[in-house]
Amino acid sequence: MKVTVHPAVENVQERLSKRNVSRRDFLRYCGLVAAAMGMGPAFAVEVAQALTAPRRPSVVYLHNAECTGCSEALLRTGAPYIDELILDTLSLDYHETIMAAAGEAAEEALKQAINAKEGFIAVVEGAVPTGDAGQYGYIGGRTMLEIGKEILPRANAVIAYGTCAAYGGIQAAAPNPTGARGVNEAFAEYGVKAINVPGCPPNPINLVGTIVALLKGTGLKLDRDGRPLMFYGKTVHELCERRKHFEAGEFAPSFKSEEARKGWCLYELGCKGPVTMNNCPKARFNDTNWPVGAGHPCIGCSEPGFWDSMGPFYEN
Ligand code: FSX
Ligand code: SF4
Ligand code: F3S
Repeated sequence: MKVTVHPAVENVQERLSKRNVSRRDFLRYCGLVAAAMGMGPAFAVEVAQALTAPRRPSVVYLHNAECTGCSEALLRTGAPYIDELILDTLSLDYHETIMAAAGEAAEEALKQAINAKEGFIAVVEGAVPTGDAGQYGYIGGRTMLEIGKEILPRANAVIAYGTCAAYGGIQAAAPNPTGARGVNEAFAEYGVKAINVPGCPPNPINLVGTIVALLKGTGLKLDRDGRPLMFYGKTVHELCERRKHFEAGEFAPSFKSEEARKGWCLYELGCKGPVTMNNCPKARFNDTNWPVGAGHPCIGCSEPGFWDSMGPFYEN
């Protein structure tokens, strides 16, 4: 995708200070995005430039079958909050959950966004019900399948955000009565090639980092499951802080054990970190924590088909 990025970080201060975000906070956030992208601290300035260029493409955010946890993860993001970062710096022109417009006004906003001169990036959340011609999911009188067919082939880039959009997620778990599918599976025949940013929920840092890479036009290398290698190139296990206990054969026998409290490895309690590609130990949610850090095994939430292949999650 080609988008002109202005070299100067103009107006940033003005735009962000209106929302009480200091430049220092903004750059700190850009530093976290840069780190998740595998870049050094100096790259934070480039992240800031990409996010604040005067000509930014519209972002159109579509919802399908989902729990909306992906949007929640994005909305509960640490300072600067999403309205400062995304709404103000990325031109999020259409998002059914948080936009003020409703009904015809919302339809009009969508029409304008997809016809914008600079083009638009489509972020898709949730699985697409494809069974019985899409009858299991309607928005504004049209099926999610129909909406996706119309909009996604026209986007400069499509990002399937969350495991449901990427691979179908819980909606596609057996016996999958609605024929739920991930974006690539549902729309490949219409020429759609989505970048997958999975996780249930996904880490918003990986979405922002993907958008920054698109804006900078540096290209994104994907793995065979369509995930950017810069975020999903290593297993959770490789990055885990409990790895030394795994290597030493120190496994917590139960959640309430002394060993669990001491931070021993959760492998024998079902941890799927060794077979899960994601950067959670490094790019913690809200720069605060991640499942294993909080004492819970990884359940493999960013892998295709994890509801069927990684369960049962709990046993008596
Ligand atoms: Fe799926 Fe997102 Fe899991 Fe939920 O919308 S990835 S069920 S966190 O919210 O789609
Ligand atoms: Fe690997 Fe999980 Fe043990 Fe961490 S807790 S070292 S991810 S098996
Ligand atoms: Fe998901 Fe495992 Fe990370 S459950 S959030 S991939 S630690």
